[in-house]
Amino acid sequence: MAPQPTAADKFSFGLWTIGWTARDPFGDATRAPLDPVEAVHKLAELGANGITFHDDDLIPFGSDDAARDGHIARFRKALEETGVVVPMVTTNLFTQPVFKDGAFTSNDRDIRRYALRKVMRNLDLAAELGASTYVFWGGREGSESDAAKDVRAALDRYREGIDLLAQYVIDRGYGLRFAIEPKPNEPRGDILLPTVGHALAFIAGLEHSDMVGVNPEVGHEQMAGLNFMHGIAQALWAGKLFHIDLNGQRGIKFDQDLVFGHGDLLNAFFLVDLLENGGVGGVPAYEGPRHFDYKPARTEDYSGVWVSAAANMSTYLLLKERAAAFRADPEVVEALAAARVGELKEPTLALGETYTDLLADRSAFEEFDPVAAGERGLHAVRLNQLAVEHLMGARS
Ligand code: GLT
Ligand code: MN
Ligand code: MN
Repeated sequence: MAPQPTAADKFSFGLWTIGWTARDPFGDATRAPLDPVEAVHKLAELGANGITFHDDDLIPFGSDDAARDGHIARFRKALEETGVVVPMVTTNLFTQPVFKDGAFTSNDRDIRRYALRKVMRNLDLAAELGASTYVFWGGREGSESDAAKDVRAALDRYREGIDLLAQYVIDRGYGLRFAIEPKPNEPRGDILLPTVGHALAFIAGLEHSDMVGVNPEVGHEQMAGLNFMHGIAQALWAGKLFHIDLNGQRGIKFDQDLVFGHGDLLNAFFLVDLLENGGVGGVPAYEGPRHFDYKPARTEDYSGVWVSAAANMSTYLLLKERAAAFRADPEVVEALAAARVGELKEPTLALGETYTDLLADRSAFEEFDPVAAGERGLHAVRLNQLAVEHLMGARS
């Protein structure tokens, strides 16, 4: 039996995910548009507690003020009726032709100014709806021609944009935190801030770096051949995991946005283990929303869309169950000790010890036997197999 999600699980979905009409570069939409009000009700029924959106997902681009107010009022009513919350909001800075060369980093200065205004207007709405995180996915911030984009100037403009918007949020007292979402490519040939590591380095140079973190997406790191769980661990280590986009991806290819777990399942297992059990003393290492950013397959009708939405949540909960069983298994505890995993937490030098003391310690070098130490096995494969056995339900 698949476990049933509840609001306490903090599962959220982008309006653009379940509402994707499945138009792709080769084919037309296979589904009719989804009314955001219906999306809220359906997600509530399935056990999700959050919905997120781009400005243009909720308010069609070009709507006048009266139409805009109407869309917001209907949506608000649905939220009130269901108790669904809006933990995160973001801006569409990629669909309209005006953003074809980027938004904050467009070569065209007027477009950069317009992009900032578009975000500021939507920050007001995000605050009004009680969001705590604002995501920046710069899908069009990049290039196809290395001659056509001055990358250093683009990074200056990116920083200028984020700094200005952070100041705006501070001055208005909105209490929002920013989360930058990396992606290596698609739709641009090369996107700026392509990985979690690039984004973290960029964030360190911002004026209000304390209020800016990352929103890593499973598939985006895996498109670059990277280990997603490692990226998340580094974001946590830096205190910068402000939000997360969960989905599935099978290897280095176009952005598949599969259901969570429908790509690299073993990495998903270790990811959930990290999120749920990776805090000090085995508590969760991340307390924010478990946000699914996937695309229901183009082959599906709406019944299939809702099956796939539920699949994200039940896969997460199943992995959480398996990870708890893995951690509680005495054989795993013993295998972790055999692999000396805990020993890595011990600082390499003792408290108060200096490099002078290290130089004086003959056991560290002169009397150390590197050959014998090099012969010792790590027993890591055994641990991996124990994880696989738990994952497959072969152990309880
Ligand atoms: C877009 C992208 C996602 C981002 C969204 C936020 S939009 O669908 O593919 O990964 O998270 O802008
Ligand atoms: Mn994606
Ligand atoms: Mn995403």
